Amino acid sequence: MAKATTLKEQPKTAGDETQELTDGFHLVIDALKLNGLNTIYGVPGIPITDLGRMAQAGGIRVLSFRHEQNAGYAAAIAGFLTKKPGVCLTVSAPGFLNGLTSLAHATTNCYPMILISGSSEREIVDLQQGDYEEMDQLAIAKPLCKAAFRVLHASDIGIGVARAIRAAVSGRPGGVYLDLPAKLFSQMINAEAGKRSLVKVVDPAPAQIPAPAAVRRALDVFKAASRPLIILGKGAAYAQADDAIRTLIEKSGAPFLPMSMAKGLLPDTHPQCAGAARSTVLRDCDVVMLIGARLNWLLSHGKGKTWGEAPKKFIQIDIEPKEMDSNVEVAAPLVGDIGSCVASLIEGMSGNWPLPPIEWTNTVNGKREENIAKMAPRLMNNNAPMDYHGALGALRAVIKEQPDTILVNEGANTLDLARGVIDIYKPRRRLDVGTWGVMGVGMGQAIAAAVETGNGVLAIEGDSAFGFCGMEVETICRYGLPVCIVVFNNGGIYRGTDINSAGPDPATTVFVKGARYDKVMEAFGGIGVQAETPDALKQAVEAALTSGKPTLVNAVIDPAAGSESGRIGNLNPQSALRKK
Ligand SMILES: Cc1ncc(C[n+]2csc(CCOP(=O)(O)OP(=O)(O)O)c2C)c(N)n1
Ligand SMILES: [Mg+2]
Repeated sequence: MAKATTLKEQPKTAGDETQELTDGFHLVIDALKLNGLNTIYGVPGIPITDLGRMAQAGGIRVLSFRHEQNAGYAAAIAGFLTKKPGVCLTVSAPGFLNGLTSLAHATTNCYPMILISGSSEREIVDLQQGDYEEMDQLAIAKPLCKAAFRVLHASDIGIGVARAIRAAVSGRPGGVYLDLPAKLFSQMINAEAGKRSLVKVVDPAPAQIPAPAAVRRALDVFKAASRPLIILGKGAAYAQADDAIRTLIEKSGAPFLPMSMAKGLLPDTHPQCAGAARSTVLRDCDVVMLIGARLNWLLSHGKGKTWGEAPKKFIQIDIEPKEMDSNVEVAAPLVGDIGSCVASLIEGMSGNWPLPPIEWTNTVNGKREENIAKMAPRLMNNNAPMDYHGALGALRAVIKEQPDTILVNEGANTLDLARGVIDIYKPRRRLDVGTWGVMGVGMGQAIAAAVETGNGVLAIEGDSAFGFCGMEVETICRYGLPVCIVVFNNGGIYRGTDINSAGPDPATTVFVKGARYDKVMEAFGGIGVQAETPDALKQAVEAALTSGKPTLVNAVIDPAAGSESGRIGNLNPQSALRKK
């Protein structure tokens, strides 16, 4: 433990020995640092204000946000990007609850994250006597995360932090809650004993090697395929087994389909990428290898119209055994960490692995070329006001020029269309709304992406999506982060054209017409730009990414251009009653 983080008790009398002491504040900081957790995303207040200050003084980077939910989204995506738990620090009750949405989001998306919240006096909380920010936080957090712990004694901080780290990153990663009552922080213990109580977690996410028989079974099923398909999920991106995954795909010769956050594991322009032939490959394949992708709603549960009539066999690689057979029968479950599973498959494919029948690859390639050609002219229009394709065509060109840029993306049309239009060239360069399709992740993710990687960030935000987290523009300016935000301003949720014919209030889906989101950025000293054409948009974004200065471009989009709920309008329940 560093000298600077210990306290020296003053000798009470001339004869007393000087005893080195430490306390809860310092032990928490030392435990995090010992385990390489060097960044905290949070919002200060009682009882954790001094914890943040001392952490900053002790060499941890502490990023103070304007709302805990955004800090939590930052921590969650930091976990995804680094394979270390992202840490979010909040005050009790309301701050804790604000952070909790992001903790649940992290768990749902399998991102490792630790939400550390200060809490009130246990004795008073448990008797419900009305303490300051009284709430039984541990009980509330438990069903919403992978694990939840409370530390009551300073001497248990080391173990508490170690358990939180292991729970967050081992097996299937997820969110962990760590409850630290106010009293804990000022508890003093002997510094040496404190130092000994800290735990440096050894091998926090141990490799989980798949069984050889399971590997052989998977290869047997894969080899027998006439129309194979490999689907990459964000678990594959998380695994950081990029080279092995590329080798497996190229050796197999099979078309691959990246889920949105797996885009870039292999470039979207790779000859085997079937992103532009999605409906064809899902409908017509006969064997599917899922790598870190779940058969949830985003893949239509592996059945129904999307998947066509022909019977399919599924090979599924996942670290979580319970994932198998979640929606349909899995013929070849391969349970283990993705790196180990993919390495075992490659080993088993040694020698001459047969390429898929040429008819299949020709069919997929034909469809892909056809769809790409169909889209190309729409991406080149320079209309004002812009439509989605014109604006996204411009941004697509910027990402092609600057492929290290991390793209953050949320909205409805703004999300669905950007996902299809913008090619990604490198792993973990696309971050979006994840499994829940949650609005408001954008600014937290943009901040963490810039902080954790040092790369430039382009956040493409629907005007509604931006509204959930827009105040963090101040945070971006305060820390001088290289983030360029483009608000797709169509004046509403899905469209800006709805009219409420029943009274004077605006329709529920529309916002103030002609709003100038660029002025929000200017209010905090960043660069604001109003862009009315794709050319102007491209110029502004190029300048922002080159300068690295916080920038917000208000991209004026035709209010009539979008469609209800983007690509998932079919999920809206319909009323059978006739409209009056
Ligand atoms: C936390 C949360 N609240 C509400 C929603 C419902 N929702 C889905 S998309 C969306 C906003 C879409 O509008 P915008 O971001 O402007 O994108 P556009 O389609 O207009 O391009 C909303 C509110 C959600 N997904 N998440
Ligand atoms: Mg909108």
